[in-house]
Amino acid sequence: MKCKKCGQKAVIDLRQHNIAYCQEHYLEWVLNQTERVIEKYDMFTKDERLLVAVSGGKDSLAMWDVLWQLGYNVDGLYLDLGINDQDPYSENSRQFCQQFAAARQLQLKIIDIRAKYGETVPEMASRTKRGHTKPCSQCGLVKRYLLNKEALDGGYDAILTAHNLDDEAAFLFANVTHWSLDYLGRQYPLLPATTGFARKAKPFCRFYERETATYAILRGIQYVYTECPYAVGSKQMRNKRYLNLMEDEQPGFKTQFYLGYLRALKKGAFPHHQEKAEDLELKRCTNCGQPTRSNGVCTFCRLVEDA
Ligand code: Q46
Ligand code: ZN
Ligand code: ZN
Repeated sequence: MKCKKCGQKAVIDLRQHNIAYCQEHYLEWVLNQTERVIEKYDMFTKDERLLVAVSGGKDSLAMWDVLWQLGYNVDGLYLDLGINDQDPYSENSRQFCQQFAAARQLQLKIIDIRAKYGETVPEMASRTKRGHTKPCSQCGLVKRYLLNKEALDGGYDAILTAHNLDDEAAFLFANVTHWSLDYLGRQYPLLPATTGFARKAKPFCRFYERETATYAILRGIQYVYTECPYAVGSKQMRNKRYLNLMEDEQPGFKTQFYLGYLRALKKGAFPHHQEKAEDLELKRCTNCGQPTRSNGVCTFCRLVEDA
């Protein structure tokens, strides 16, 4: 396997593109591809202030590294969810984020959920029992709410998350199998700001997981290797396995699946999200002022209020 550009020994074979690269040209390719995606979807510019959600994993730290190298003005936000019951997952993740930011002199804001709201996310979940055995629904709510709040309060132009193609394809697969029209209406790589909601972008949505992992390793980025213990056995992981089987037989399957959906979305499929955004503008949480679908207090305020 030889590098397409220089003919030296390749370190990665991009089967879906039928090309291979050496280390130097692979790193260059990742930067170029990211820049292309940012431009293609008109995500953000170098004059804007950006906030990247970092988890300590390979995708978010690799993305922060890429954006930093490309000259974007990007700060990090780490939400310490307090998931340390089976192994010190949140503790380790936080340290990787801190080391990463310190080595590059980047700004990292940390929100310790227990220190701020009196309980960790698993504790909130077991109190409310809404999450059944796993705290994922409460965790998702807390992450969505706080990311948005921090972006708005901090005056950022956009929030960036490091969802990769494997994540997006698995989420899309779940939404298609359940015909979740609301979600299908808004899985675009860029969601513009609406009243009370910051702009959201996913600059890594076209990279396979193995590509971001290879980038992180080649750049010597130290990241947390373990998944969140609650991700083990999740539907998302199962859907990723199914899609990997398809990808093995048909290289490029995930890209086709995801890009086909984006084309359909652009042509006006699933127009439901628009209606929802307008509905939301009418109601406000009486406690925090953020838009909400509920009457009175929003679901986040209700979750943390009793803590
Ligand atoms: S939702 Fe669930 Fe994740 Fe939260 S509790 Fe862990 S697995 S981190 S993406
Ligand atoms: Zn090369
Ligand atoms: Zn509220």
